[in-house]
Amino acid sequence: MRRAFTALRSGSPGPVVLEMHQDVLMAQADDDVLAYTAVGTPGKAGPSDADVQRAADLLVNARLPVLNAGGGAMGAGAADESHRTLAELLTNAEWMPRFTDTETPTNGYRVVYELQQLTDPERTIALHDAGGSRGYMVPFWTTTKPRNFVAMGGMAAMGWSVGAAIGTKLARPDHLVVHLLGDASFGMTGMEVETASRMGLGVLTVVINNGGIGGGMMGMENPAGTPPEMAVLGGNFSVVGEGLGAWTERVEHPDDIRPAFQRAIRARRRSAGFGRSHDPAVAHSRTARRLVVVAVRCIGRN
Ligand SMILES: Cc1ncc(C[n+]2csc(CCOP(=O)(O)OP(=O)(O)O)c2C)c(N)n1
Ligand SMILES: [Mg+2]
Repeated sequence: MRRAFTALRSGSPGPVVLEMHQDVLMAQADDDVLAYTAVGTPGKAGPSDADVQRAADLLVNARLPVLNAGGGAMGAGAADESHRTLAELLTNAEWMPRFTDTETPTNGYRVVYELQQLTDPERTIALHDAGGSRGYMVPFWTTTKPRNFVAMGGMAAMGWSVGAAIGTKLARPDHLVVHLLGDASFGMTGMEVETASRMGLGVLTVVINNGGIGGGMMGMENPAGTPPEMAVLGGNFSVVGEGLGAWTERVEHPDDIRPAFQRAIRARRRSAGFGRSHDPAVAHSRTARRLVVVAVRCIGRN
C-alpha cells in the first residue's frame, strides 16, 4: 500500500491499480496495521537544464518537428506554451486533397476537416475513439488549449469515447463536446446515447460509417479504405440515435457534411440554457440540451 501511495504522489501523478486476492479482502486485521503515514514529501522527476537545451535545439532545427507534451507538461503548467509552439510549426498542406475530396462516399479526413472549420478551438473539447477516428483526428485536429483534445493513444477500447464525452460534458457544460467514432465502436457503447439524452447532456456524436470494422485491418497504406469482407457491418445509426432521444442526421454526400454540422450545433444550442444540464429537474424535460448524432457515410459498403 505504501508503494502504491508513493507512486500515486510522485513524479508525474497518475492512476495506480491494486489487485488483491479475495482472501486478503476478507481477512481480519488490527487497526494499527492499517494506520497510514505518508513516506516523506512526494518526489519530483525532471530533466537537467542541459537536456532541455539539447531537446530545444533539436526541435528548432528539425524539418518535421513533433512535440509530445504529456501529463508532465500539463502538471508543470507548460502545456499552453508548448501547444502554441507546435501549432505554429505544423502545416497540413500536403493532405489538402484528402480534406477537400469530393468523392461519394466521403472519407474521415474530410469529416474532421469540415468540423474543424466550424468549431472554436478555445471552446471545443474533441475526443476520438479506436480505429479510423484516431487516425483522422490525432495528426490533424488543431487544439489551442491543454485538455481540449482527449486522445487515447494506442490503448483505446472501442466505444470508450461515448462515455468519456458524456463525462466531459458534465465537467465542462459550457464547451462544445464532440467525439468521433466508427460504426463498429458505436455498436459497442452507442446505447449510452440514451443516458446523455435523458440527462440533457448535449454532446455532438459523429459516427464514421464505413460499413464495418476498418481499424487495424486495412494497413497503414490505406487508412481510409474499405473494411475487408469478413468485417462488414450494417446499420443506420442516425435512426438508432433518434430512437434513443437524440437529434440526428445522416449525411450521404460530402457537400452536406458542413451544413449538417451547422444544423447539429444549432440544434444543440437552441435547446440549451434551461438550467444546469445535470440538474435532476431538467433530466426528464424535453427541452433539455439535446444530444446530437451525425452519422456520416464514409468509404465502405453502407
Ligand atoms: C474492445 C476492443 N476490441 C477490439 C479492439 C481492436 N480494434 C481497434 S479499432 C477496431 C475496429 C474499429 O471499427 P470502427 O469502430 O467501425 O472504426 P473504423 O476503423 O472502421 O473507422 C478494432 C477491432 C479495440 N480497440 N477495442
Ligand atoms: Mg467502421
